[in-house]
Amino acid sequence: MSHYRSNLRDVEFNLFELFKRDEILGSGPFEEIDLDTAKSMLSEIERISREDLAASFDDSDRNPPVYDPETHSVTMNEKFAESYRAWMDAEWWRLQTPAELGGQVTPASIVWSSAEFVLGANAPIWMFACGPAFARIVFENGIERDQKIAQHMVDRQWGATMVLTEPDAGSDVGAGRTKAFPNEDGSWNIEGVKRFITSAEHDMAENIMHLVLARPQGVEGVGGPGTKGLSLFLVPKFHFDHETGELTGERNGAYVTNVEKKMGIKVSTTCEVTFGDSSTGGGEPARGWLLGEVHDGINQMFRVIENARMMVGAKAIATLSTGYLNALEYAKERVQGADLTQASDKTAPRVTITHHPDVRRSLMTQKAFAEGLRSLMIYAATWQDEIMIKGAAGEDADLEEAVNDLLLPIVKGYGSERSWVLLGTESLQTFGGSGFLQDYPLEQYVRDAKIDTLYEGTTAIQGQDLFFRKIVKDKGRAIGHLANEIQEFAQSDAGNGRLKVERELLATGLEDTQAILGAVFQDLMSANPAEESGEITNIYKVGLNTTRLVYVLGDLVVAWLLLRSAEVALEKLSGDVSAADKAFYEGKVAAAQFFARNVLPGLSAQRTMAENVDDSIMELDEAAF
Ligand code: ST9
Ligand code: FAD
Repeated sequence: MSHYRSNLRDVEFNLFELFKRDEILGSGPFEEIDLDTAKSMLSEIERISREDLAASFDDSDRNPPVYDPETHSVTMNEKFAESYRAWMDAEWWRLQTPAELGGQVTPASIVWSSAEFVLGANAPIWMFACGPAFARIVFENGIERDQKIAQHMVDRQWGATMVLTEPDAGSDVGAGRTKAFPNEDGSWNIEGVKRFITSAEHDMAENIMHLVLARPQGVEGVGGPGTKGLSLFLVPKFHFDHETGELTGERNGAYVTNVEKKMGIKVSTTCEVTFGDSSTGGGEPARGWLLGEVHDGINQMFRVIENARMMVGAKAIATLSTGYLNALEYAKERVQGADLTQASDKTAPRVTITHHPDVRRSLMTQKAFAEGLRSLMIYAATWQDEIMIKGAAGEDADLEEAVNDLLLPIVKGYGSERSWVLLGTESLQTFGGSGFLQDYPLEQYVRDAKIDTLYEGTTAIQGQDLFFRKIVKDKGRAIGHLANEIQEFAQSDAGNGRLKVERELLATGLEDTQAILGAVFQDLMSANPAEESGEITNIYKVGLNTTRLVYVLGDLVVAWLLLRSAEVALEKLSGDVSAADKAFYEGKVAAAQFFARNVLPGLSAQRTMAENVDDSIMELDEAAF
């Protein structure tokens, strides 16, 4: 039986009851997709994920890909390759592919909702299958030559990679030393060693296109220090006829020289890639082509990174959701101990663990976070829908872009941190000692989800991105918009009296968040040496609070979205509903109330800590640590 427990009902609730995505279907860029089509897409992707993709989840963990250093090649787990083939043959990846390349224009909210199923069932499949999505970047940034390449990437289902990291350039991408030398024929020779490159080698596609950041040499005005000196090159594993896409049979000098052994997502190959080393492989140069013939690498790569950060957040959230649903199922069956009201009666009947208050606390914590994080992810995607709609109409989408940008580090940073921790402290814990065994998927979930706080920018990087770029550089526009929306809701009569206490808690949470932001701003200002009494070291106080901001904003936005869900649920409950829907809507209300009462008060404590941030640890001698 599949390890994967999906929640199609809640996905549809978010899409069509909370965020009213039915209203954008059938018109504008989404003319070809009506509500029925969208629902059938979701249910088919849910099915294929639960059945075909999940089928190789544990086997590919126990029998990970095998790397042969002699041939620099990888043999994939066979069952995994079957799951991968099922996904590629079903062609749902066309939902992320541009129409010009044979894709189906689909609202981002539907794409990310369906991604949740794939990512929850077997996330590495999504990553290996990203070639056609990468083709969008090549197509949209490319000249005619690149656009043809993009078409081959789609038609021939090539794999693709994003190649930034080097041994000495992780968070600090700008420290990268990989170089690019121009050739007479317009191509470039790439030289350097990249590290930790996902999907850089496997045997499931005829070719792999590496999107490589490298520093051009010998060309005036480009290739300077830092990220701005990096350009983006298309570097294939095998050379091909650029007109037809046929492989020429010639190997390019881009070789995988190691595959890492990891804690989790073992089937996802994490590779060291050596470019243009004469002692590697056949000693061929690693030839590449400058994307779009413009030196704008970091900017072009950030289009990929934005998508990948959303993907990582969605992966984490999907894993928490299946972790919770597995835990719930177990808790309903596991009999242990007596009801607390009869604890002193040793003959009292034994009950399922769902009867114990602490287990209920744990289950409701998991439910509230899993469902709240799902709302957060889909909410961010609704802004991406608006960007698509406005883009198609030729309208300016500045605000939509800014709000989406603001939400990305929260989806990625907060989504991954909360999910990974809760999977261990709550979902696995619900199983007792059994959770520690490979008989259940929880131990693998915990191992597989840890990576989400690390790659695509660690949580520390998300915190800095959130504050310095998405709030300060944006001049508070997007955060101001969001704060107004939350304020309006808190002051409304949503819930018809039933959510009064929770709306008050939300208002206090918003006030606390604004105070924290105010304190961090003040520290930023006081770090400006141009200001009278400005002291540059005050910037450390900012740095001590940026990760906190990821959590605080995450808690606030999730609380708001859960309460909005509760409002919708209460409205439904006031009419006629089926027994299943009654339970579902009551669950929505309970989760929102639980989250508001148990999480939001924590923001006041965070405020106290942020306002009194103590930077003495920055003066402490390293030896004292
Ligand atoms: C990785 C992969 O970890 C893990 C999973 C792989 C799975 C692969 C498959 C899935 C991918 C699917 C993708 C399909 C593609 C489909 C796409 C469809 C659309 N937003 O602040 P500055 C830019 S990979 C946008 O000075 P520093 C911007 O151009 C490795 N742009 O930075 C800016 O210029 P300006 C991941 C941004 O101090 C310029 O950068 N590694 C943003 O030079 C310079 O900005 C990481 O994530 C942004 N948020 O460098 C590295 N931020 O300001 C983490 C910057 O003029 N480290 N730009 O606009 C960082 O992010 C650092 O903060 C840094 C700092 C490198 C940006
Ligand atoms: P470091 O940058 O050395 O960070 C170490 C610690 O210091 C972290 O806790 C970090 O938060 C902290 N830190 C660093 N700088 C700062 C700062 N300025 N302020 C505050 N704290 C800081 N990369 C690719 O290019 N392509 C891929 O496909 C890819 N896939 C990956 C797959 C896996 C399984 C892994 C493990 C990594 C992958 N990466 C990939 C690399 C990944 O993006 C980096 O590991 C990540 O960005 C962190 O870099 P690092 O490991 O060098 O850590």
